[in-house]
Amino acid sequence: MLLFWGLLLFITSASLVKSNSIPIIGLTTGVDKEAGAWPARRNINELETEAGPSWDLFIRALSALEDDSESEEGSYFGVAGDPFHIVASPVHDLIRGMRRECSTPAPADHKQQILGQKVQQLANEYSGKDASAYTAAGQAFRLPYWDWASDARIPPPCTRQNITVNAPKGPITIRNPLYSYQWHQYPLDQGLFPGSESLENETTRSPNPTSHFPVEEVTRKLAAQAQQIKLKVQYYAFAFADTYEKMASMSGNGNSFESPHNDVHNLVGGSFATLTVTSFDPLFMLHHCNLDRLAAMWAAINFEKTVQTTSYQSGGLFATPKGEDITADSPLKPFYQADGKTFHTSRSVRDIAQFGYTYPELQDLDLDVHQNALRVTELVNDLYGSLPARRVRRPHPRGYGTQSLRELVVSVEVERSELELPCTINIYRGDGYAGRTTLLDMPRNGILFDEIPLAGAISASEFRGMSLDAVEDLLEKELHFEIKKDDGTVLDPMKAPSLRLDVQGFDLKPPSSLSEFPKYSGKHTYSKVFAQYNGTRTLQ
Ligand SMILES: *[C@@H]1O[C@H](CO)[C@@H](O)[C@H](O)[C@H]1NC(C)=O
Ligand SMILES: *[C@@H]1O[C@H](CO)[C@@H](O)[C@H](O)[C@H]1NC(C)=O
Ligand SMILES: *[C@@H]1O[C@H](CO)[C@@H](O)[C@H](O)[C@H]1NC(C)=O
Ligand SMILES: [Cu+2]
Repeated sequence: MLLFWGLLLFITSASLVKSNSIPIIGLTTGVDKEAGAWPARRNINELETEAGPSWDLFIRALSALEDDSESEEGSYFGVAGDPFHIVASPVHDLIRGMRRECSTPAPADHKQQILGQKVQQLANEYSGKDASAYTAAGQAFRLPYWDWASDARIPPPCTRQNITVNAPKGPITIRNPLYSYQWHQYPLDQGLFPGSESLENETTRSPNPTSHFPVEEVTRKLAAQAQQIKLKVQYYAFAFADTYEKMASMSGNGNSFESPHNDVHNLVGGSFATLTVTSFDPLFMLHHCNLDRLAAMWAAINFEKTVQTTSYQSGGLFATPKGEDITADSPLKPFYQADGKTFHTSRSVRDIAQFGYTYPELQDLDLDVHQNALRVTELVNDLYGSLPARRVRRPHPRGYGTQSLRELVVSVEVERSELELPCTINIYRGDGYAGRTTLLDMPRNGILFDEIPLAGAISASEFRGMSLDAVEDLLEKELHFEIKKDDGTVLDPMKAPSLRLDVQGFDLKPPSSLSEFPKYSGKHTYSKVFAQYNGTRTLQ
């Protein structure tokens, strides 16, 4: 109930949320401070394969939370509403505010905290020879993640309607709480979920007339984008995002984790692609837990850049008025520190050890930040692939350079309000698909930046022996694009005069070891390609 109050009060006045206190204090169980050991969040597929006490407890706890009354603050509904606080704010001009609150670990930490409490309660029900294993698993439980960049399938355990786990008296089969969330109150309250008339009675993924969740269809869509998602994560965010702002959001000029994250929302589809309700799908917490993990890994590599350093004006969001200056020290409402009085900030949440967890890739690091950065880089290269041989060799007017590689991308810039959202900008090479950027239904306006890798569509050997001009002519002839709605409708790019598309070749110095990324050494813009989309057209 408190959650609703906070929200409704806010809708009338931004200053009345104080009593709606959500302290994020983390989990202390299972932590060995002396040994400097924190339990790790784990890959959901590994957790399922292990099929041990952690898995049983996770599924049973999630199931219990989903059954709890929606009016309880600690219910699944209440906790899933965290980002909803933000999304459902009356000002739909949310832009970076939403991204910023979503791009901090606070919402996932809150879910972990509530789930962890339930898990420990359930662990105490087991007796006999299993009791100690369940107690230990309960104490070390942390929120699992879906690593869509290394395995783009929907995690298999999220695709089955029923699931069998071990309860204290033996195996039980229950409705799978990872499959969907079924709304208790349905139809949904239009005041809280504006525009929700068409939603079904449970969360959906790419629904079609015969299924709320057509598993094969979603799996096929994700598989088709798997390589691109991996490229966006590895190069476009890990290797090239050189500021916190760029890494976290598409509103910072450059590459971000937000771009592949958007692709995943869109490809899963259904209510998962609708920002007002996406957080109610159990897949959401696994998806965002992974985003938090990627950001934590990025921060270990870029250890001097663990918070934003610039400020921007809030577009207006839960309890943050429009126009307020947002910095790393702005309050992250509604998340309080342990004292229940002071709001967390981006700065106060950046050290995740204080919340009692780590990630597998950040475990066993020593105290030397430089060594740690090298080690995490190596793990990123291991997980998401090192510089592949298919990279385009750098063309040179007099022949081929051997010292560097040229990575082709389409850089995109567009004012979102000029497009009918949601939509995707798709790049094709001839008849073949080459890449995309996804614009979700929110924010409604603001400039979006992205860089679409073309490495999957243009192979290394093609430009051998060709001059720069010849390469440019080839690209001009073969590359084209389309802006599409999910139903296949094609949007007219002339209605988006701000749209700017540039084909760019980044020159990269290949890494000399697995613990390095390629280094940027310059770029060339193929300005003839997409020349008419240079952001200076006028509306017809
Ligand atoms: C799931 O379990 C319910 C209740 O036991 C049963 O009616 C349903 O057929 C099961 N669904 C599947 C896909 O096995
Ligand atoms: C949800 O809606 C479907 C039809 O769309 C219906 O078959 C099903 O019984 C409903 N489930 C609940 C729990 O009301
Ligand atoms: C953009 O294109 C238009 C015509 O297509 C041209 O007149 C203008 O000079 C171009 N601007 C830039 C910055 O390239
Ligand atoms: Cu998201």
